[in-house]
Formats: sequence, C-alpha cells, structure tokens
Amino acid sequence: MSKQTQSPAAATAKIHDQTLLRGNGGELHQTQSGDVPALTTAQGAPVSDDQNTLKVGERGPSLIEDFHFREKIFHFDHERIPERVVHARGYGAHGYFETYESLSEFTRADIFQRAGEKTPAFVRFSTVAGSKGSFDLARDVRGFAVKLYTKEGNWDIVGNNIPVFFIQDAIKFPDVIHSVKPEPDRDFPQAQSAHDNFWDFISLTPESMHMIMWVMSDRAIPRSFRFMEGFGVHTFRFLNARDESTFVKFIWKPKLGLQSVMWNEAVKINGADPDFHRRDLWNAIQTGNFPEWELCVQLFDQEFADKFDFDVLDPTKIIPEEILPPRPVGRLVLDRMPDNFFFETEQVAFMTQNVPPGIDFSNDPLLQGRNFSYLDTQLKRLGSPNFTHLPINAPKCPFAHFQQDGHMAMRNPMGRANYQPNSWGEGPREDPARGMRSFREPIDGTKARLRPESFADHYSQARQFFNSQTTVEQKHIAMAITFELSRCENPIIRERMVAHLLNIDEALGAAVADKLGIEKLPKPADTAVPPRDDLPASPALSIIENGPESFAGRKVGVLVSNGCDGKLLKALQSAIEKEGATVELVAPKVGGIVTADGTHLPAQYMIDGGPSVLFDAVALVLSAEGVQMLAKEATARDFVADAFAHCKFIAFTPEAVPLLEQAGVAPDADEGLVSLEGNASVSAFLASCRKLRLWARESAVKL
Ligand code: HDE
Repeated sequence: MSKQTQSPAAATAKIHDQTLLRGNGGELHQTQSGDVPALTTAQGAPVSDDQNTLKVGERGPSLIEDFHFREKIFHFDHERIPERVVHARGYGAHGYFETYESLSEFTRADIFQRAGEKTPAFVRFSTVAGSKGSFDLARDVRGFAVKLYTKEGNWDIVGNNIPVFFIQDAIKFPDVIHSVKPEPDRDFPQAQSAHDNFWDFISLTPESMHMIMWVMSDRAIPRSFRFMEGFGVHTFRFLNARDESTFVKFIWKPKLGLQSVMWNEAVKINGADPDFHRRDLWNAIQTGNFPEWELCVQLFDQEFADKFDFDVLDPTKIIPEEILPPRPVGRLVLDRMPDNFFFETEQVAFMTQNVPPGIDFSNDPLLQGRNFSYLDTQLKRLGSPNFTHLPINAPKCPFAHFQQDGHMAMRNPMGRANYQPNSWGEGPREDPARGMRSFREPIDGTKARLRPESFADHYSQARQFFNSQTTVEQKHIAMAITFELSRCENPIIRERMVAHLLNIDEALGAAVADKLGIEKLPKPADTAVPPRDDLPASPALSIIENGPESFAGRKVGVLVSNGCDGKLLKALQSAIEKEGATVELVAPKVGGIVTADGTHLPAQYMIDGGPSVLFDAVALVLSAEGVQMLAKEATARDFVADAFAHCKFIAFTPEAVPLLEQAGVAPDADEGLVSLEGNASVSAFLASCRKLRLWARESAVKL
C-alpha cells in the first residue's frame, strides 16, 4: 500500500467506487485490489472509512477518539493563511527568461552575462485593492511581480503595470491603502476606488496626481494580463565587475501589444465572468499560446539624471521613452501553470530586497521603505522565517548558510559547526570576489524628516500624460474621473479634486465639473512650483497609438443557430485561427447546433452565459429560422447592442439582419459592420479586427 497521495482523478474514482459499494447502509466496503493508493491520515495510517465519523451505535453519540475525523477537521479549519494586505487577488504562472546579449559592461549580474541563457521564472499578476475573492476587472493598478531564479540567487522585480506610484515616501503607504480599501465602519465598497475615503485622501495628496491620471485611464482596466506592460517603477542600479554604477529602470513590453476594455464593458465582465483575467491566462497557457514580454532597460548616469528638473529618485516621475528609448535585453515566456494554486501562487513570497550581485538599489524613499516591509509581510502570511524552504521560494542555485531551526524547518545545517568562523573546517565562507557588494556611494547629511525640493512638482508630468493621450483616451479619463467622483457623497471632495484637475488641464477640469453639476469652478489648487506646459507629448504613453496591428491572442464570439452556413463558419474559423486568435461558439443551447450541411457543432456558451463582453469581436452566423427565435431573446439583442456600443467589429450573414435591427443597429451603420458573403468578406472582417476597436464609432454611441 502506497503512502503517496493519489491523483485527483484516481481519488474521485475511488470515492465514487466506495460510495457505490457503501450505498445507504453502514456495511463495510470491500478492500480495493491495490491498483489505487489507499487513503491515509497525515501520519500515514490507512483509513478504512472516510464517510462516517466513529459513533456508538448507528445513531451516535460520536466519539472523541476518532483521530481521523479530528485530524481532518483540524486541518480543514486551518486551511486559510492571511491574504496579502494589498495585491490579495492574483494569478501566477511559471516560465523562463532568456537573455539577448551580455550586459557585462553595465552589470555583473550572472543573468545578464551570456546571450541565450535561460533562467527559470515565476510571475504573479494581481489587483491591488480587492480581497482575494474579488472580481478581476476592477478599476485598479495591476501588480506585475517577477521572480527570476538566477544562478546567483533569486531576483524579484516586484512591479506594477503603471510606471509611477501614488506617494513619494513609504511612510504614506498605510494611509493610501487604508483609504482605498472598504471604509472601516461599513466595510464597503469592495475592490473599488469610487468612494469618499479614497478621493478624500487623494485630493489632500497632490503628489498622487500623476498616478491618478494613469489609474483613471484605460491602463487600469486591461483586457488581460497578456496585454499589459510592467514597470519596476523605481530607479535601480546596475553594478559592473569594477563596481561602477549605472542607473536603470525596468520595463516589460507585451509581445501581443497593449489593450484595454471599456469601463461599461468591465462592469459587465465582472458579472459575466469575475475570473476573466485568470481564465484568459489559464486558457492561453493550456492551449500552448504562451504569453511573452520583452524586458527593456532605460540606462543612464548621474550626469543625465541631473539634466531633468525632476528627481530620478522620485517614484511619481517617469523618463519618457522618447528621451531615453528602452533597450530590449531579454524575453520572458510563461509556459506552465502551477500544479496547485495555493502551493505556488498563494505561497510565493516576492521581496524587493531580493537582488543578486550586480543589481543594487537607489535611494528612492519608496523603494527603501519597501525593502524593509516585504520581509515582515512574509513572516506574517507564511508564519515562519523558514518560508524560503517552500519550493516556490527556494533558490534554484546552490546555497549554504548557518540559519537553523524555527517553525517548519525543512532543512538545517548538517555537521557539528553551525557558526563561522569555526576550526572544524566545516561549512560555507564569505566570498569577497563573487559576493554581493553595494555601490560605494558617499553620503553626507543631516538627520531629518524632509521631502526634497526636487520632489515638489506634482502636476507637469500628469499634464504630459494627459496631453499624450488620443481624444478617445482623454474622454475615457474624463468619464472615469466623473464616475468616481459621482460616487463620493461629500461635495467638498469633488470640488477639491476639480481644483487639482485645473492644474493638469483646464478643459478636463471644466468638463468634469460640468458633468458633476458644479456650477462655479473652484480656484486651481495651490502649487509648490509652477506646472510646466512645455513638456512634449510622449506617444509611447497612449495605448491606442501603439496598437499591435494584429488580432493574435484575441477572441471572436460567433453567435450560431441551427441550419446556419457550416462552410462559411469553417472558413471564418480557420481564418481567425490562422491569425493566432481563437473562436468560441455561442448558441441557443450549449449542446450546440446542426449546420445546414448536417454537421453537429458543440458550443462553448449558451446565449444567456456568453455575452459579447467576453469577446474582442463578434460574428453572427445565423439561419433565417434561427434569427426569428434569437431576435425575440433579450440576451441575443444585448449581445449585438453591447458589441456595437463597445466599438467592436461585427460580421453577420445576411440572414442575421433582423437581429441587428431588433438590437437597434443598422447593418450599414459604419465600416465596423461587415456583411459575410464569400471568402473575401472573411478576410475583410479579419483585416478590420486587427484595429481591435472602431473608436470612431464611440461618439455615435452614448454609453
Ligand atoms: Fe507593494 N506590497 N508595497 N508595491 N507590492 C506587497 O507584500 C509595500 C509598492 C507590489 O504578487 C506586500 O507579499 C509597501 C509599489 C506588488 O505577491 C506588502 C509599499 C509597487 C505586490 C507590500 C509598497 C508595489 C506587492 C503585500 C510602499 C510597484 C504583490 C503582500 C513603500 C512598484 C506581490 C506581499 C505578489 C505586495 C508593501 C508599494 C508592488 C505589504 C510598504 C510602489 C506587485 O509587503
């Protein structure tokens, strides 16, 4: 009999088996023949009955000597560990990082020495504010935490999908997080920034204005993790073999390009599929469409940094890509889901202070505070200083030290010596040549609690960000701020925010004030230094301007009915798949449909469960008979009306026109509607889809 825990499939088979054998009575089941491992207690004792507690007689009482029951329930009662204080909801995957070229000129980090070197990686994406069970499409910053298991220790780049942060000094972190979390007296709203406490804090914290512009932009409602950038945010240092320093900022660029959803869509996705981002990553990896990012670095020295009138240590500032183009140095590929969510994704412990020799910190006060904080959080969550013994957190390179004992020790130093130096000739020793060294930065100063003058400009880059957006994106920002402030009950908070917006863009401030019904514009907020209005727009900051010109990785939802044109459907399907996108069928019944040529096709969704918000584009491949029935269905009409309102491309067979009309969409409303007649029309539809959305339509649709 094996002590090994059985596979889930085998376990289910066995449980079913036992249930069948047992029936309703209390008679003993027969011993299994040995092809399935036996269920045991955690101590290894085989279990004979896992369906009934130990009782006196058939009807009780139960006995406390039932150690199997006691152990099982005890363990169950302790299954939860504290969720992360921030970034509680997340999803992770394994993969690897491949180095493009040696960067030995700048860093002695082993990971950057050899072209083609592959380093194992684990990545966890997350939202920030919501609790572990919250929905994926909250308007929020996304965490983008990467653990690289290098040959000289774990390197964690614990970043976000936004390159700046709300605050300049770590001491304000509990305040900004408390303000965005559910309000403490009522414990709502969950996973939302649209409430008084958040905007109260923000409106009293001018340094957050640049970040606010990003969070109110579509960056905060990404289409999926696969279409997001990632940023290390802080300025770090590379140190080469001569211990010379180069400042470095890290940026992850998604191979599939950037993409976001619309707010109205996000709200509906949260209802239709709260796990939308999780499912997307899971499906992509399980079907072999491995998501990929390029790691880019912005490298610069002190002299370059001194030319800016902002401080490169200030985490509320970026260096525009047009001024310092990011240099690609490697790629990250995610190709394997964890075997078990809790074991890996929930227990993974990221820490900004995990750096290998050759990577070093700058004095960014937010980074300095983070380096202190992350160790505490791991002890609290994982419960033992031995959290590095968990396989997901253990280095994959050789390691040796004299740390010992503590809760849940999985390994201790062996032999007699557990200290050094020792005269037993045992154990590891320091290695001054290979070991970690810090940049020898001369520091001189007065001990004080101060914010430097060089951190004083809170509006210029916020304005630059806004000016770098397309008209559509600017409108989305204005709508988002208006919505969020409309959820604040206190009018003083709304006005205080408008006063800040006036320093960023007068028209933006005025538009938001108008939509909120503020009749008299407030005076612009006081500024420590005058905001600059001469910073050139940075096209790299717009999502729409940087479209991928490809539909790869996206998804088309095809609404089908019995008797539809099977040949056309097949042509559509194969063209979309050739592009690297996927097709999912939505039908009146999930059992599927039979096409005009008699082929049975199973569907992925029934119409009630497959709204068009789950897809990037839609097609209506319907028969005359099918459309009669669907045109009467509110869900089918919403499918079309939403796709249209969300500026998606819509292909349709001529038979589907009555459904379009019932949904209030004229079949020739704009070029985003493509009539499917023949193979050329399939190519035309696909060519449109590469633009992702028909933004020109947005002004015609009032959302
Ligand atoms: Fe974090 N942050 N953070 N943070 N952070 C945590 O660590 C903290 C900050 C970020 O997927 C916690 O393991 C402080 C900036 C990510 O497991 C905690 C400050 C950025 C994740 C913590 C910051 C981040 C965390 C909670 C201000 C972007 C999720 C659980 C000084 C560059 C990692 C944990 C994962 C998680 C503290 C600010 C990113 C409490 C004190 C800025 C992606 O230690």
